[in-house]
Amino acid sequence: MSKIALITGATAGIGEACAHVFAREGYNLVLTGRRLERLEKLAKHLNDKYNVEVAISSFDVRNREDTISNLEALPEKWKKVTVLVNNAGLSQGLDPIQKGNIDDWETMIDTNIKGLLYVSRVVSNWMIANGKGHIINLGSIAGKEVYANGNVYCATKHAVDALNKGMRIDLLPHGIKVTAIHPGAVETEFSEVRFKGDKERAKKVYEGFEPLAAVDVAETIWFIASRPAHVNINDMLIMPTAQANAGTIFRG
Ligand code: NDP
Ligand code: 8X3
Repeated sequence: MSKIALITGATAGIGEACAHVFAREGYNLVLTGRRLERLEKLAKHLNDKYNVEVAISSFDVRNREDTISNLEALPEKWKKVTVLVNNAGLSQGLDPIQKGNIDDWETMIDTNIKGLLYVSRVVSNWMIANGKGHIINLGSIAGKEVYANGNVYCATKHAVDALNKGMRIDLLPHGIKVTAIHPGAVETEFSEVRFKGDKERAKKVYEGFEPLAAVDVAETIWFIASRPAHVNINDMLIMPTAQANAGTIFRG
């Protein structure tokens, strides 16, 4: 198999949209996430629609042993990953630092930083062995700016920004491209997860303007992945037209 994309967090939102776009472009896929039934349904749909092969692997990226052993258990042919989309991530809560829920902090740090590191540690070695690859990290506008009550989520995405730069330096001699994409507001399950299932509060985040859709980000990730071999997009900010920066959204 010549073209394989491994997408973490493919059960919803941006990751799921990336799975559709990469399948449409003829990529075979390794899809991961915790919700196995969603992975199974998506794999069948993409196989039927695009005639691509899809492997699924269900694990929690916070669990170091599970993450490493599930990835290493993939059959050898799947380890020829050409594109890794490090997408699995989340926000929990939106509270001032002095009132923050410490469990939420640990969930965000363990998922957005440590989970991304565990996956990258395994897959970067596959790419080195294959002599090529492209790692695309999901940062955020929250990795470029800090907004009120965003404290720990913003810190995790600033860490992704730093890791993205570090990975690019370390993997340079191996010919591996490293890119970060930093979206503004994208309407996915993100806010429902942030507000722990409060759909009304989540809906309000996107009221009065047109946010990005997951597919807008996925198509841009495809643009990044489909540049010629000598071209790398290091870093990209992508915003809804109605959003100027983290804290300024024009709600008409
Ligand atoms: P969604 O909530 O829609 O999707 C998040 C995905 O991450 C799901 O597939 C989920 O799968 C997976 N995930 C979360 N926690 C874990 C875990 N512990 N182990 C494995 N998989 C996990 O959100 P988005 O699509 O919006 O978010 C995707 C990425 O984009 C995140 O990194 C987010 O921070 C970033 N982002 C989002 C923006 C937005 O406005 N929506 C803007 C900027 C960046 P499952 O629950 O099945 O495990
Ligand atoms: C998600 C976008 O502005 O909620 O990363 O942090 S924001």
